[in-house]
Amino acid sequence: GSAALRCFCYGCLFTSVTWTLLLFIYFNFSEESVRHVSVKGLEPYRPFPKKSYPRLSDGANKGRAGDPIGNFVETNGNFSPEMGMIFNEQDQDVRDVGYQKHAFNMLISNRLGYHRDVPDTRDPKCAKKIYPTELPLASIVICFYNEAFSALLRTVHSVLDRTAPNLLREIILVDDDSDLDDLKKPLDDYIKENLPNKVKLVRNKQRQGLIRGRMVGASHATGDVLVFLDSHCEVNEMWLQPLLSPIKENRKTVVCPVIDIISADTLIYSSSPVVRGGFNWGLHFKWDPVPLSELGGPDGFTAPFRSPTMAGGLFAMDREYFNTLGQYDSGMDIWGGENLEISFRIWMCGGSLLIVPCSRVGHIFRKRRPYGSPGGHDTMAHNSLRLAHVWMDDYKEQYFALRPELRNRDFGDISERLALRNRLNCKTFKWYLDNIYPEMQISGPNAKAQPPVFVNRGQKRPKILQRGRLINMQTNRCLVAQGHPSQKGGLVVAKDCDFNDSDQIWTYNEEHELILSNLLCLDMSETRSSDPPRLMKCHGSGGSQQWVFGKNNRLYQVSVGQCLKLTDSLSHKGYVAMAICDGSPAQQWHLDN
Ligand code: LR7
Ligand code: MN
Repeated sequence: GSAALRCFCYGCLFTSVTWTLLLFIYFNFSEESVRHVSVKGLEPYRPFPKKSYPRLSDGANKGRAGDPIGNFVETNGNFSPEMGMIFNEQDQDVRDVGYQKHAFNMLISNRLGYHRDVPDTRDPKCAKKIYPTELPLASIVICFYNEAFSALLRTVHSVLDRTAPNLLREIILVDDDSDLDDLKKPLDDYIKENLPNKVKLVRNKQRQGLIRGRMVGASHATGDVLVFLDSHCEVNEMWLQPLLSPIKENRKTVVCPVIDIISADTLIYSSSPVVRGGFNWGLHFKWDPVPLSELGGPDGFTAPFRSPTMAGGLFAMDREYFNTLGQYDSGMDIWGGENLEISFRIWMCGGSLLIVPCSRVGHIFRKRRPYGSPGGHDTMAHNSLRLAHVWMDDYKEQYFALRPELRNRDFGDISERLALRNRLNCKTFKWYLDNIYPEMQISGPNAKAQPPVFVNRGQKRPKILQRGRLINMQTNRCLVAQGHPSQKGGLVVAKDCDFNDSDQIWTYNEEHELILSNLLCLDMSETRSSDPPRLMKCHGSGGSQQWVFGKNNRLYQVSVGQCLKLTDSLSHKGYVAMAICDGSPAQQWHLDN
């Protein structure tokens, strides 16, 4: 569903009064207070020793109260999908509040802790590459607003744990005036007590949005290269050298890692396909396959390749070049559009934008943005208008054709950005389309930054592990559709088994999907674990449709952390619901053919 992935609509009423106000806020950089800014040279930081990270099995969950029947599984340090298991009300709260506030599974995020290994998703050839020992120093800039504490700290520690210390000048955290309590004193304390003083924290006194927020971060940086990351990332093995090395060769080269996928529901880190950035005329970013002509050369598929646009959150750029190229448009607010703006600007004004397949960084992709903007403005529309008016020449008509209501919308003063375009002697948008993005076609405005999809995932059917009736062991009844199994959103109930009825047959596949009658997937609403499971279109991305058969014949749902239970074994209605796993007969199921 692309509709669910579209940006929020804030209903934009942008008066010039608020506009002036925001500009005023921006030009008052004295507003932000700076802490931990003293960089005492480059003291070596001892990375957390690999393979000794605190694990779930070492932590609070092992043999914990509320787990009399051994729900917790020894994972031997490996990730288990049962890591989201709910034991009590407190767990339930962490999960539910987490989804509300962050739109990902905070229970699992907290249990993972601040350090973990991630699978090395690089092409094996990458490990054999040799990079210059002398590379520019990196300043990592991480801007955050109301980030989950554990996700933020895992981002920071992943950098410290997997970056050669001699390449890391500093990590600059920019708190964009978050209002979560644990991001205040507890974060100050954690930084003071546990992090090297290469880690600095800057706080905006007023919410600036990620665009001006990054500019604040960059203004404090002292390294040669700025590396921007979102606040819910985990960097992979040898991620930095492959980014720094093309910049060393040419300081007008801007580079992005391949953005691996960290599931919002399970926090599982998985490899992303190698794709490149594009956009549509609605000015939404999208992923495109890489044309064969861009790949190859002596390095084959591991060589950096050109990308028309960047996703926005994860890239590295020479610090001086960032400044001479005009940083960002400070008239852009909160979220959206800046990624296309900087992409167009890089290409049109003499730079180049590459994706580096040997550098991998994971990012938690969520299905909605959990925060709004002050005043509820549609900042994506506002920012897109600015970029269209500054950079797109007559092609902005393509945008207005799709968004006619924006044609006369106020977008503030862009004279400085027009002057910048002039001063840098930038090429036309037509040149950009002809030379950098010749694939551009007319298309609808409905692709948003969603995880890239392996191009042939559609054709590749997951392998079936088992097929049969799903029988509740307390009653020996079969789980079937309450209505017709093709009815989307329909409930499932336990009814008397009918061995002639093929509509009672489930298949269970390697994606952990449970599919009834080859039609729909058993699905749990991601945000409300109190809702009963329903039959929904299979989406193939795990989470709400991921089920695991575990100990005591339980049927565990990964993203809600609970087990399927027959709630009225006595009546003939046969209702089921999710409940804390307790090993009782009402929670025992087997798939039988
Ligand atoms: O007001 C805010 N202040 C902030 O500091 C709003 C957000 N932020 C922070 C936030 O905490 C996060 O660390 O800014 C960062 C990005 O915000 P997200 O994670 O909500 O954005 P996103 O991942 O949904 O959006 C993508 O597009 C954005 C457009 O403005 C930014 O460029 C994001 O950095 C970008 N993320 C990525 O490119 C990661 C890969 C996603 C894809 C495709
Ligand atoms: Mn993000």
